[in-house]
Amino acid sequence: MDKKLSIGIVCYPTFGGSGVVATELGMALAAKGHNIHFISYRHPERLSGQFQANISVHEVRPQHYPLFEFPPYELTLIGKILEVARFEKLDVLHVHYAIPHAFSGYNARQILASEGISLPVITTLHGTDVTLVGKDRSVAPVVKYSMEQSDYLTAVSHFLKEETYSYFNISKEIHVIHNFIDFGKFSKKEFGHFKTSIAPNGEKLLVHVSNFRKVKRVQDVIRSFEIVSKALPSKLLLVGDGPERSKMESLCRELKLCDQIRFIGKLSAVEDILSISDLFLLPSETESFGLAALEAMACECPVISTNIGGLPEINIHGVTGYLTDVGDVEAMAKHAIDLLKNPVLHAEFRKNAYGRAQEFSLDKILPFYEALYIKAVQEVAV
Ligand code: GMT
Repeated sequence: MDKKLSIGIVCYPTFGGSGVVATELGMALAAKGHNIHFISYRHPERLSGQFQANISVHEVRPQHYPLFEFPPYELTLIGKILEVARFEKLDVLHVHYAIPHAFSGYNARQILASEGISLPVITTLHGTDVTLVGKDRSVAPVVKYSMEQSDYLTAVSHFLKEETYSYFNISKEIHVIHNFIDFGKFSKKEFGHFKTSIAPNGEKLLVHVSNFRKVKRVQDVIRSFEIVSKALPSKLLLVGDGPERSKMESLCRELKLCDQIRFIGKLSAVEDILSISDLFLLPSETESFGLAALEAMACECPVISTNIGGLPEINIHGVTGYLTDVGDVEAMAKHAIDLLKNPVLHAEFRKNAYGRAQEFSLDKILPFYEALYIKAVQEVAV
């Protein structure tokens, strides 16, 4: 595509899924020559702090005033979108995570339209904005309305598309654009020395990466690992941080597993850890896509995950890993032991995981977003 666009990307700046996807997307678009304007309440974590000619970050700073127990973030976000759209001449606005971004995007578009400025809004649904938070009765009608008012609506999996239709009963078309992997960043690196320092006696390395929220069921990772560690020499690396972390640390102490489990905390280069890992565990209760699993697979690390949400769209049972029922820690452990004790099968799963991840490579997925931007710009005029 030749036309270079000026694209506003509204996202959360955090390590969590939607922020990562939005940031990686923006960086990839910038690399293709588009002008990218991130609009967020902080500098996005995945964005390296280095200067890139066609990337700018615009921070949203809600007003503090003694009357406001809750500073009005949505209003300030609308104000920031207006400012960026007017002065940077945005062609299109892409908001990630419906709450409250779709609502703010819609309002900004309406205000601009009253000034004769056209700004098409594309909303990407990521998961909990539909499956959890969005379903809350206090916000559901607003979420539904904002989705319907977006010029284009995308979802990161077929599961999420169907879930949105069935819960919100909207008639708007939802385009499924799966999450992607930038193989320039995510691929297995040779870190033999690093692995030896963590597993000096050749222990198998199991890993879990998440934001330690309840839906991630980190306790199932630990309980599965307890069974695995009795069957073969192994270690568990827990990467990330969040509300459940201290409970999980207590659980490790209670189970006397502290010598075998390490809490690493947040990491920007997760691929380093994934490169030395033998198996990734993702026992989530709900997962619209499971980007963390795809990142592991790109680093040739097979995945044992639950069979819910969008996970079966990525992880293939008996090929790239295994799928188990939510909460079935015994099944998770059994599959882990069988796989890790069979080097031939393990090597085959590693290869399959990598091959599957390639189906979601950035160069395959990015054109879908670019095509949507072009369509939106051409079709949506004031
Ligand atoms: O749940 C998270 O870890 C964060 C959440 C978000 O929206 O920030 O992630 C969701 O979006 C990711 C990127 O599209 C998906 O890979 C995750 O599956 C999804 N999380 C859930 O559905 C629980």
